[in-house]
Amino acid sequence: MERQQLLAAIKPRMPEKRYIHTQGVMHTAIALAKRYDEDPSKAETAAILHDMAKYEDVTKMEDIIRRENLDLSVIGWGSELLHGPIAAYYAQTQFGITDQDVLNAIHYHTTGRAGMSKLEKIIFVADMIEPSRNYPGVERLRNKAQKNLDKAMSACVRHSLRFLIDTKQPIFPLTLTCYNDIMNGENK
Ligand code: DGI
Ligand code: FE
Ligand code: FE
Repeated sequence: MERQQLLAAIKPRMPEKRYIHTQGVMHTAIALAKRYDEDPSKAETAAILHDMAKYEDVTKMEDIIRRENLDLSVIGWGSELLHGPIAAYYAQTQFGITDQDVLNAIHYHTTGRAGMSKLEKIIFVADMIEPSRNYPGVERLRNKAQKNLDKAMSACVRHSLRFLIDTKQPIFPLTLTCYNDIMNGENK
């Protein structure tokens, strides 16, 4: 599917602010793909579709997880943790995406995971640094993303974890698995 077709399909599923975020992730992910020798068209597709389930009904998403025998670990974690896996499911079933790397980049964009591909890291980092993000520290992450994708990924995961701890939120096991994988790699 072409960019304009994909954008038109996801636009009605979200408020204007999220649509602007999505376009920001798209442009940022394409730039990172070019910078780090990844396929820009895969980055574009994954970016456009990554948050399409963000505003879906939680009960509906949990029903899909059970019905389709998807990973049950996200049940009970709310739309924050459900929207990645469900967006990947929709990408496959509604948009006919078959590229497993694109599907994984969508699926794991919130938590990360161990052994992430280059495309998965690009989407994860682009999601955090796209131009409409404006939290304290984002400029430092943007600078890192220009220099080294793995170091940017590491900094983004550590930033997210600090945020979750500071705001007293529970940490999803896969988020910790992602962090541990990166730290084991860096300390070798
Ligand atoms: O969908 P976005 O807002 O663009 O970004 P996202 O999908 O990376 O994150 C969505 C939300 O999920 C964000 O508010 C932080 C939260 N989150 C990420 N990892 C975890 C988490 N929340 C909990 N409780 N536990 C996690 O491990
Ligand atoms: Fe998201
Ligand atoms: Fe996002």
